[in-house]
Amino acid sequence: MAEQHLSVGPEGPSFHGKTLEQHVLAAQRKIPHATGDLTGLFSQISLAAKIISSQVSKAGLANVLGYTGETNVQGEEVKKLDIFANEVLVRCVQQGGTVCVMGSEEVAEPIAIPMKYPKGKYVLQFDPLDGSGNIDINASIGTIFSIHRRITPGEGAGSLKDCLQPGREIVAAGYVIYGSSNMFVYSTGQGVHGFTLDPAIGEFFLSHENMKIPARGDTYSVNEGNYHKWAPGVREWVDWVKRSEGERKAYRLRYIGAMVADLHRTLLRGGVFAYPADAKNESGKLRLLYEASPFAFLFEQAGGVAVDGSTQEGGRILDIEPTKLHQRTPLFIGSPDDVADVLRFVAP
Ligand code: AHM
Ligand code: MG
Repeated sequence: MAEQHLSVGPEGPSFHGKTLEQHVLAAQRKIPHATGDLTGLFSQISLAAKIISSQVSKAGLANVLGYTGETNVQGEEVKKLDIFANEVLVRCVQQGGTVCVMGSEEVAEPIAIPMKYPKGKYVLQFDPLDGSGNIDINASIGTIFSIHRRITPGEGAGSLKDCLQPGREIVAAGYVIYGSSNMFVYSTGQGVHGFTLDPAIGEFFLSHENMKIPARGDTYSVNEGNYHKWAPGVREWVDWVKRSEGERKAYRLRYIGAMVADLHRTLLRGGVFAYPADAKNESGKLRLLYEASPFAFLFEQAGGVAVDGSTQEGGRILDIEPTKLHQRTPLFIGSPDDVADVLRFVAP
């Protein structure tokens, strides 16, 4: 007769599955000499993501409850959500001793760690609230981040040099999407994994393990309002992709105007997202260090491709050597077969 376990406490697999922290920790355990700092940094980022997500879900109450505008009911000045998200990330991370410098879309210069906190070996760069134009219409927005190892010597403050590293040196990257559910998607170079926030428990639980992008999709995603400002090759690609020809069906167009949402869909369903250069934005619109590079890292990990269209081979985003913190880049990213199609039209 099987032995009966009458002891207290759960036995066997937890019914909720693995949390984000458990997953990162398990991956780090496989790396010899890992100190736990990266796991610590992930805990700090995920705490920030939960705070931002809770605030984003109340954004619609803004005018009703006086949460935004000049002052709130306590007479305190209330910050715009993107400034709030930036401060949450900075505060959650700076005291943890895991990073030596940070870079943010919201801050012109690299963000120093205050004297009173220890400095760590990592460099965190982020767009705290991407697609913030979507807040007022209750559409999806997100947070994007990348993590590099510091390259300046010593254990003191990091500098701009630490921020200006190509994407191929990324140690980890990820995004959080605040959508119909909230998800945290990350990679440390061992596949791409997605976690869904259970708001009742306040934890991200593994829901999408080892995400892979389909080799080809049926959707293109681009701001076609810029059509007349594009180079001829980009216009020819868009004309071609939305035309049915023989066996090939016209692609559908999907574009919400927040790259986290557009790229989350592209990662899951396949297809291609583009933000090309145009007559107004000669280097494209999206920022290399905290928008294009982290997504390029994630997409390559998932079997996708990310290029700027500058060479016959494509111009790999992860190989661009940055020279400025807020540098912009054209971006074509998605399923390998779809990006190859784009390059037939746009590559020089
Ligand atoms: P933001 O970081 O200021 O929110 O801007 C970036 C966003 C991307 O998320 C999105 O893909 C793009 O800008 C949309 O731009 P446009 O309105 O020109 O199509
Ligand atoms: Mg952005």
